[in-house]
Amino acid sequence: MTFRTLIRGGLVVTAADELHADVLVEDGRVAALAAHGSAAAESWTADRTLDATGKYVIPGGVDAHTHMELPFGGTSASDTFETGTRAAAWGGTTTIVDFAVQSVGRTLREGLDAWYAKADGKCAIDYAFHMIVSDVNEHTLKEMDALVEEGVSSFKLFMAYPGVFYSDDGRILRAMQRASGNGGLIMMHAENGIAIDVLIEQALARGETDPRHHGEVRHVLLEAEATHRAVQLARVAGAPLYVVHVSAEEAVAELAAARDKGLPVFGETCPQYLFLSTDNLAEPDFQGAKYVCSTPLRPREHQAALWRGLRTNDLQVVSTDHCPFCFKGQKELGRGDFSKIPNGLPGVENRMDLLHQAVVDGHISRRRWIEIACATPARMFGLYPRKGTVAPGSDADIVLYDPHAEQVLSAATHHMNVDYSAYEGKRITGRVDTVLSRGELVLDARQYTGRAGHGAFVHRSTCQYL
Ligand code: DUC
Ligand code: ZN
Ligand code: ZN
Ligand code: ZN
Repeated sequence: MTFRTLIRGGLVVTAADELHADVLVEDGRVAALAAHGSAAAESWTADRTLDATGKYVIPGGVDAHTHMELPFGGTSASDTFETGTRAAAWGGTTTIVDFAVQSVGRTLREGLDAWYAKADGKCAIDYAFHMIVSDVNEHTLKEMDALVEEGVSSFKLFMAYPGVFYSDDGRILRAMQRASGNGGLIMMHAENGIAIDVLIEQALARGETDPRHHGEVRHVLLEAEATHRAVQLARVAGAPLYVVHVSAEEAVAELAAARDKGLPVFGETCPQYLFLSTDNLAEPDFQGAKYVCSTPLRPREHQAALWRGLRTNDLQVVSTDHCPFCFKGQKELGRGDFSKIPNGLPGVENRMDLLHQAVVDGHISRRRWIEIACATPARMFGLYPRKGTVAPGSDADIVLYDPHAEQVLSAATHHMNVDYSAYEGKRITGRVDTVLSRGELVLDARQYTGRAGHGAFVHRSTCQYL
């Protein structure tokens, strides 16, 4: 028996179009769209009708950068796949791409299997994986080919964190060469970690132990330098490159210069770089620890370059890098030594709203909102058009978004498993009202109806953005 859901009277917004249309969902997929009031739309019957009058009907968000349960700095990110995907759904995100981790001395297979096990049966929404490659060797390089076949078609390398995730230039080049042959996309954490470690040591020796020094030692120019180097290595290898969590104007300039040459170089930024700054890192009483992530928050002046990059398409994607640690007991590990503060911010629940606020504030258009948050991440990581749009044949991952509702972001009301909000007290115009994941109601007019285990692993093709 086919189950039909009819979404009536809303403004359908995709990266390409805005239309007053009704959407017919059959089982888990979009069956058809037709102009609201048209004979076709009026002829549809359904088992369930959702009234979207006054609301946007948008594709569910695709957050291509999350770290549920990531082990880091002797502790572990506080959202599990269960709590993190539930929070994502509350915030209008219906697909995450999380990072499986290869530990040094282990295989990619072992790392990936551990992440399948963590997520299996837990997720409220669909999920996919990238692979963090921490140990590039002959075996790992061969494994990369198999992972692309398995639908894990992107690999994150780190120019930072020596001794943990770090790869030197030779290993990076080898991995890029492999990716250029197998269609994998290399994602780069572009910060010169060797130089940063020298600055950390020197800062601590001077007694500079507060969170704000985290931002100083992770110097803007060491992000720009690493970005430049990553671009050149990718060019030599003949591989496309996706730079994650771009935070600095100088790094955007490197990407823009590469793209002006026609190189397949892409950049992602995150809400924290668009809305927060070193002012937050400098908050007194160790509160700045809440804002410690890498790349770090930058002086406010950098935000204009990020917004411009998003408008000019020198930056293509906004993901969260959701990597929450509670203030109590986790961030506090770094009292007296900023380098021991676990790196990461919560945000998976806030991204769609913050970017809608950016529409309200005039930074980006409504369609660009959907492009950077849904369509492009789906295309970049081989999920399109199954995810990232509302079109016949697409998964019915659909959000009814109320653009006029007012809300205040707060840890008291969010659903992430973390004891603070990075955006405490921030007013947002707009709010998620209803969420469908493959045609099933996950959020029904602000009532949570999802369940752990509904979310399924999604096999990704290779990058569709080239
Ligand atoms: N940056 C973070 O802030 N957290 C996890 C890993 C990373 O690169
Ligand atoms: Zn990173
Ligand atoms: Zn990350
Ligand atoms: Zn289900």
